[in-house]
Amino acid sequence: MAIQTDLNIIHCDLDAFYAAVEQRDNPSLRGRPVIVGGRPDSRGVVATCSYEARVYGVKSAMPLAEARRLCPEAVFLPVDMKRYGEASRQVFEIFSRFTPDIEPLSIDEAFLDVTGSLCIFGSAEKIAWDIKKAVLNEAGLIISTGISYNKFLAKLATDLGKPDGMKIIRREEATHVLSLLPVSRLWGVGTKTQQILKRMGIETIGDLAVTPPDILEKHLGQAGMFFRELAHGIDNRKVETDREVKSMGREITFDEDIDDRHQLEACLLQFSYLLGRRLRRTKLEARTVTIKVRYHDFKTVNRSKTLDGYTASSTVLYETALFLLRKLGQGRGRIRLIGLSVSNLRSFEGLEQFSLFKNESVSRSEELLDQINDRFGEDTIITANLLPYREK
Ligand code: TTP
Ligand code: CA
Repeated sequence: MAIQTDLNIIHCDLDAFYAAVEQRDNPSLRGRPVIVGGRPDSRGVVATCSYEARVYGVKSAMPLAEARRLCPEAVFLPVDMKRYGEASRQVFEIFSRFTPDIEPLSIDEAFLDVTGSLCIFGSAEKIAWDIKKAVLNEAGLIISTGISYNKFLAKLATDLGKPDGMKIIRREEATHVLSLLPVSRLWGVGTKTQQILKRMGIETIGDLAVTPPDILEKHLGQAGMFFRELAHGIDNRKVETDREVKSMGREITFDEDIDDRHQLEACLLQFSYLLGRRLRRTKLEARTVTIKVRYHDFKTVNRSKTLDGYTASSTVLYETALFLLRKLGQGRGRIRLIGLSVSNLRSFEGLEQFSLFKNESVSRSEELLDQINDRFGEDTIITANLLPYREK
């Protein structure tokens, strides 16, 4: 069966997150109304509550005292961010097995762009099921997922399917699904916009979709055009991946200042090997190589070279580092510290990010080296002239 590449955005959101962690860790709380936020006689508000408590009308941000009035039999618990943070990290790690293109929205919610992963994992639907399974088995939590061809509809799919949802909104059904929903379901439509629209006789997304654009613009300005597009199922915003790693580097301070060229070159070789390997492992490649040299008098010099193309090859890193070291010449004599770093990073593009060893920026011998070291432990094979400098 052909893969539906059109459905490439998955929105994921844990159900009743903080309360679910509490119920997971204390079985006696399962099936009961649980309210997280603090003691009911305190002046705080509800952070969240289990679905059992929602039946009583308890909601996030409601004063705890009011929550107690609505549901006196509920169990009230304080917020324990340490455990929620751990669970969140575990769940985001599961996401990262399926795609590097993740846009976190909050502690328990993210968009995943799975365009590059479809041919590996089959379909967005399969990925969503696999995520749900892994989150339940490994983190003991229930996650709702929504799938569609853009962010707005993927998130809407999650919200409509909750709890334990796995809803898909396909292109051909988008306008129909949207038409009967209230305008408040549109991204960015708050109470003020709702009031303006209500005065115009617009209550559903379907009403908005058929309102002439000039009328919407007159009452809502540019935002009117944006809402109209959403009402037609159009949302061109990209999944914004926040790549934290901007550079990576290694350096060494010698016990005694040195001027032995071979020793300096050997250090650069070792750093090139380690950085190349880290790039390949994290599916990144670099375009700028920098060496750093600190002389005996603490004067520090950096020299950089930006390559014509990106690389994840240790050999290319080493050749560039050698070139930079030679360019530096004799400098100021004895050296106290030498370092190598790579920056200007990007991920291996498209499908290559998953078939690491087909990337042209890595040589065949390095592929083999990686495979052997992956299999038999770090540094099973190491370039011969590195042996004296092998990291302990
Ligand atoms: P949400 O995803 O909004 O809520 P939820 O996960 O509890 O429930 P569901 O998604 O199934 O509707 O928020 C995630 C967590 O963030 C929530 O468990 C607690 C915290 N939170 C607050 O502390 N204060 C708030 O006002 C909200 C909305 C959430
Ligand atoms: Ca949630």
